[in-house]
Amino acid sequence: MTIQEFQTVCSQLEQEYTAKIAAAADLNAVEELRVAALGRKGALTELLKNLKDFSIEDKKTAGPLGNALKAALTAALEDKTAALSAAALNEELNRVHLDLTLPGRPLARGKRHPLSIAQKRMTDILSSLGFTWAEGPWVEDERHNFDMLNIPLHHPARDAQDTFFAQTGSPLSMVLRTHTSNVQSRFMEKHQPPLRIMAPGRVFRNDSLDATHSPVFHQIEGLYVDENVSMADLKRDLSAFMKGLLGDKTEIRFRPSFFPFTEPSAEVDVKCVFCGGKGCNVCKGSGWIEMLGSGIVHPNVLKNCGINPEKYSGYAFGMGVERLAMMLVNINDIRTFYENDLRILKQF
Ligand code: 2NL
Repeated sequence: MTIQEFQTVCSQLEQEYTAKIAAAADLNAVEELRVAALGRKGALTELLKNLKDFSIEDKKTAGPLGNALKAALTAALEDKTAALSAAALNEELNRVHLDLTLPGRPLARGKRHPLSIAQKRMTDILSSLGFTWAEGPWVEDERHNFDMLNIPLHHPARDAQDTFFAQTGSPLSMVLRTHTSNVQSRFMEKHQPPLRIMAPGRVFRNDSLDATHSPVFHQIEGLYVDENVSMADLKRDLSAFMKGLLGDKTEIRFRPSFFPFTEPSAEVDVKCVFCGGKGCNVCKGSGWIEMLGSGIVHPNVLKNCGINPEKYSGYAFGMGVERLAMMLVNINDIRTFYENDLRILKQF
């Protein structure tokens, strides 16, 4: 090839490819043209192979011509790419109408479960009365769940009918705790009086599920041990607790009862908050609603937990979270709490 022919081909290629690039319909076509013109086997690469046969003089002419051609085609490709992208964006913007003034979609916000609401109301009041939060294991040895609490070996509560056994056969078999008292027996083992704790948590009883029973439910227990703690302290604090929970006018009464871990023991009723004591279907005509069990901690329990019953005394009480929650939010089937129907949960 002569230098003249080289010059001619250069300008032919420039014309041919600038025309083709200008006519390219889309970005794919532009890419194909880039490969055809500037690629490893492209027209320019092929043309430049002739350089090696040129004289030094001709190379000085041909080199810059080749570079100029490459620059021109590169610029044309870039311009076309930019133009096609801009056109595509414009087309998209014309097609898709975005109204930036529209309000956003509302985010679904989570809520507390009604049982958590009830538990929090109770623990908030107890903490204002000086009780601190304590927790313990769900799977417990019989010693902390029964023995230390003065529940004798052959007490019906220890029967498989009432208790879930996690492991049988070993001398210290494990159970799913049947009350949160295990929290207190563990706490007293480690701490000397004065102590004032609340033990909210999940407990397990071998009951079948019906409108008022569930094998898994929740309890809050309270324990206060110090010198000279008496039934009067219990009544004062439970009265304050119930007034906080159900209103300033709430009245309570004690009824004698029995628990192995307290002596004396008392069942605590509140004057029915629905009928004011006249009798209605909630209090079943009696005017009173049973709310919790309580009593003076049995000296054996203190002794079993390493506290001297000659020096100290205490009171304790326990209540069900579900029962109170059912009353507070007017639910008459305990299963409602565990079905987690969003239409119900959303209401609280
Ligand atoms: C009820 C009755 C009660 C207790 C729980 C307790 C705990 C210790 C010592 C003594 Cl460590 N007592 N707890 C006492 C009386 C009653 O619960 O009906 N609960 C739902």
